[in-house]
Amino acid sequence: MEKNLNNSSSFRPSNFNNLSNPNIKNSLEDTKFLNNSLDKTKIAYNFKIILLGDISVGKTSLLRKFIDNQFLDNYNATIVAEFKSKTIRVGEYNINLTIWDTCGGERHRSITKQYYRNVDGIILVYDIGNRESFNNINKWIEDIENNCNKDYIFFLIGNKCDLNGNQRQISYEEGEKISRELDIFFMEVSAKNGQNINLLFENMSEYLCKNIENSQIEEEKLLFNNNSNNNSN
Ligand SMILES: Nc1nc2c(ncn2[C@@H]2O[C@H](COP(=O)(O)OP(=O)(O)OP(=O)(O)O)[C@@H](O)[C@H]2O)c(=O)[nH]1
Ligand SMILES: [Mg+2]
Repeated sequence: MEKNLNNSSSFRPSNFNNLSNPNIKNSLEDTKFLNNSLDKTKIAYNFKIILLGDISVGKTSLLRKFIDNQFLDNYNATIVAEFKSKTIRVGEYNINLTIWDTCGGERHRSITKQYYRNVDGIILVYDIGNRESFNNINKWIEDIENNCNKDYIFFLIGNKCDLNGNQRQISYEEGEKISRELDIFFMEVSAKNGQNINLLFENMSEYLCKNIENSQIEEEKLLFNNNSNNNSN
């Protein structure tokens, strides 16, 4: 890839470095950090997530599998953008995900950019059977960098991992390598057989909560430091 993005803070805040990469995590057992470090009352969080990527990589299918546990073989291009919501539980917390599904077509690109505002999480999808969709990752990242206005959690997703033999054009290792270069999370999923679909959204939610927790700690630190400064005057 021509461009190696080093401003990793917008993709994976540096204080996330000690967390395991979600593609090797198999359960939600690690969500214990939430129970230990935040108070025990049930907090409902609302997060906005956006699905991006070339046409026909499977964004709508991925969302449909997660929300309705359904998969359709036929292809109907998404018109501009639509959203679906689902509440899931992470540890003690109820997490409401509002997930925006966008169309991958070039024609609507300038319109869909409006939907990048205020996103908490980005899922950039390529099709492991379509080299072009992988090559276009940099184009999408450029759009993301130019249009997102706040810190977000970023997952790169290779969809259609049910494809086998010579149907596969991008190896797992290749996907993992670029995600490491870009310092973003990586998983392969299949909207068709459901592999890793729930895990993707669980991991995303977990990291979104962790992000909130980190910013709360930063705010508390700031408050504490300001108070100490005032007291010493
Ligand atoms: N084998 C396989 N096919 C898939 C998978 N996910 C989606 N497809 C197929 O790929 C085609 C495109 O899927 P969509 O979900 O409509 O793709 P999209 O990214 O939403 O496309 P746009 O709305 O045009 O941007 C459909 O024929 C799906 O059945 C998958 O995991 N495995
Ligand atoms: Mg679609």
